[in-house]
Amino acid sequence: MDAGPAAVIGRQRPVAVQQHGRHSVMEEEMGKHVAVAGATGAVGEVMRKVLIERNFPIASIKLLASQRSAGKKVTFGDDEVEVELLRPDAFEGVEIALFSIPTEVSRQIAPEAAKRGCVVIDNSNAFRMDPGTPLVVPEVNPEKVAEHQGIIANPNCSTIQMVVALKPLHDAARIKRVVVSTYQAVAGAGHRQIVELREQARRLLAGEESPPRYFPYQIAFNLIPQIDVFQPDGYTLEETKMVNETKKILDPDIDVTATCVRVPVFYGHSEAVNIETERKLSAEHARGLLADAPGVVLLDDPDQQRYPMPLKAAGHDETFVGRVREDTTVANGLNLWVVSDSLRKGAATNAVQIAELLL
Ligand code: 3JN
Repeated sequence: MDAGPAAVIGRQRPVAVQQHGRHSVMEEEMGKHVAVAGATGAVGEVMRKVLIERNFPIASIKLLASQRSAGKKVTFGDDEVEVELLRPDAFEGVEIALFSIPTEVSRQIAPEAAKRGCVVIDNSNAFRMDPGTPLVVPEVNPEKVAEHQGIIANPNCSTIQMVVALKPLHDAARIKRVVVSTYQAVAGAGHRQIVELREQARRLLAGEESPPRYFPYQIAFNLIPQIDVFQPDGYTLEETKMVNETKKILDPDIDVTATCVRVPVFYGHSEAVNIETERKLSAEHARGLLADAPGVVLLDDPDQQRYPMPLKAAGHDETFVGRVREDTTVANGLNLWVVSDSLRKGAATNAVQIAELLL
């Protein structure tokens, strides 16, 4: 079967040469043959945007999706690109592929793409806990990228923003235990769920009925303490992912317990994080560390009522941290409030940053 033509992106993006000074102009001009699998989904759409915004050096782009979206035209920067059917042959000649497709589809297609010489950056749960697959957050464990055997896993969105914030604190004082409660926006669940919140809120305010469709219960004017399926131990899969992935990325000796809650917010996941450290870390010291940490914006000024909020974090790539204060109920405890855009740092931006590490 013919793999189909990739859209050749005519315009070069010389800014990339300036941004990544370590590459020769020749290399940058060549660019990479890139694919986005799941290009029409909520994350895939942001992946397309972030590749352009960050001037990722692209020689050709293939936008891939299921039968339902194949044939559609979608934007890639100033270009209109036809979406092709996601199938193993589509990866012939592709060097880097960003995947945001259902776990089961990733499990089948990612090894096929890797077999064809493509490096897959996979946003699903399929390979995250596989010992041979690096699970990478560039601000935390960039060195792991070098260990890949064709697939690199992008962590869960709630994990990513938490470990970005915890990394400087762990380096300074060794975190022993984390208790996290999440307040997760509907965008984390997908396009249809964004529409469900919008339509449900509108209908209920108009006095009409609006039964749930994609969420298990009404999400407008409500909270749902279930994200993903329940496990036999009573935790949800989202909570289990946060525990296991944090250990794999940051430190297997850290104890983590999580409660993940869906909230009627469109974009931006928030987290109340309580940590216990081996060594004492004052709130002031922690603020200094966070202010200097890569990928973190410290927004912590109670006198001015300045703290992170999902409305402010939406559309940004950074992880915003505030409400830093000592937890006086334990020897070395700190409380933090961590907010980030789950479609960006929690998914697309982290994936593109991993791709940048491959250059
Ligand atoms: O609902 C959220 O806010 C995050 C959703 C994550 C998610 C949803 C379906 C499948 C994931 C994920 O990234 O952990 C997956 C998956 O792992 O494949």
